[in-house]
Amino acid sequence: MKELVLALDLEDRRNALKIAENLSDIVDKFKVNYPLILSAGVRIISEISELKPVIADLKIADVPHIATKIAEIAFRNDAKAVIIHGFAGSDMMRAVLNVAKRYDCEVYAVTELSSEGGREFMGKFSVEIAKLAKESGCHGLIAPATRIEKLKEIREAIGDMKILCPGIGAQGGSLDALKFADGIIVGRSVYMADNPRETAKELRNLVQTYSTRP
Ligand code: OMP
Repeated sequence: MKELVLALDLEDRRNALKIAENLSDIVDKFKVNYPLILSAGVRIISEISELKPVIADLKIADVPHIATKIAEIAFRNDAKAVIIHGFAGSDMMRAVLNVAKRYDCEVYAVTELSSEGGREFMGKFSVEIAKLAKESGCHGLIAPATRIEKLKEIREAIGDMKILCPGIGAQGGSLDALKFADGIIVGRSVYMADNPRETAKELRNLVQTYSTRP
């Protein structure tokens, strides 16, 4: 079954919790990023994880011993997965994977950012980054829904490794990303909608249709 991950990029703790509570029966996972963690404190990961598993999107990109500490803090606060930047290389990937293993958690590596800037540098190496992440033992990749051709290329390079795609809706990407991905990460199109619950339900149904296609 393809996954629907809600990016809770809000800065207000109460608002984020309200949306999470309202949508936890519809989405598969929540993703929290710096805007919420820096505003509400790292314990927000734990609070939200009482509703559904949380991916801590810290986009870790540092020397291995610092990356280790960052991942450790996320997992200690009940994150089920962390996001790292693949461009930081295999030593950092291995360091974060070692921590994840101790907590029985997952690591997702960003291949290239879904934004325009993602083309400038990361886009030149994203297929190599994806292969490296697979060789290193990462559990999944984050790849852009905004560039379907690149997504297809990444899929062909890594076989059946899990791919989650951000960039649908507000960034212009389409659900067709699900032809090559195992799930989508969506933020503004849902939490800024007039009726987030109805929008999330519609999205859930659409994701479902891609899950059942041959
Ligand atoms: P919306 O554009 O509001 O749907 O949010 C997209 C979410 O996906 C944000 O939380 C971004 O940080 C995240 N994201 C990207 O947009 N592009 C990427 O290349 C990678 C990520 C990510 O790692 O989740």
